[in-house]
Amino acid sequence: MITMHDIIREGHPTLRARAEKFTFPLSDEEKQTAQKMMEFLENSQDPEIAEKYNLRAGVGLAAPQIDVSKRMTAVLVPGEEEGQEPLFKHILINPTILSESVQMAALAEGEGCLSVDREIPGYVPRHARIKLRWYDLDGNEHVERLRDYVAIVVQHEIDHLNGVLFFDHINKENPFAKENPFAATEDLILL
Ligand code: 0S5
Ligand code: NI
Repeated sequence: MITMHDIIREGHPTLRARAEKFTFPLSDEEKQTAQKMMEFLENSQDPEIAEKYNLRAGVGLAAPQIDVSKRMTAVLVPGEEEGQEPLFKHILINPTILSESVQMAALAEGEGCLSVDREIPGYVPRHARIKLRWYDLDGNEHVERLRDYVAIVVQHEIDHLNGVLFFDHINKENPFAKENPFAATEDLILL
């Protein structure tokens, strides 16, 4: 199983590299790696397993974070209430943003990263809505429109495939700069 020891940290060159596309069919090893990434997210969100193995709870994991420089990420966004089905649970192979809203959004709390062991305050501007294409492990194409939190998570993950880390997007002069201060909701800030 994947643990925090497998996750590379800030300073490792793989986190700054542009990851390679997959060609289909995937090898058995590639599929196994993908499944282990999703298993990590499941484990990290299970309080007992997370405590036992010291896992930091995550909603996404990109292959470059385990030093595999390929365009793949697992995303597991839990449902709003316990016991509910996840809002989004997919392994994304070669994900591409086909279009994005002009409207920007940021998590009110800012962002963190399993590959960054320090807190970096500030809004991380993201597109509020995206149209995403990806392939699953069997090579089937998927196209979906995503919004709000799920869209933000996916943009954080796709950034990893391009060597970008969340703090690259934070305004250095004014980390909490807001273009439209009236557009605040509870957890999400429209910029
Ligand atoms: C259940 C479990 C419910 C966890 C919520 C969470 C991938 C949760 C996090 C990640 C911002 C948008 C540190 C805390 C970061 C995507 C970073 C934890 C998100 C990805 C993992 C990031 N976290 N947990 N990562 O590239 O909210 O936000 O999940 O670095
Ligand atoms: Ni990250």
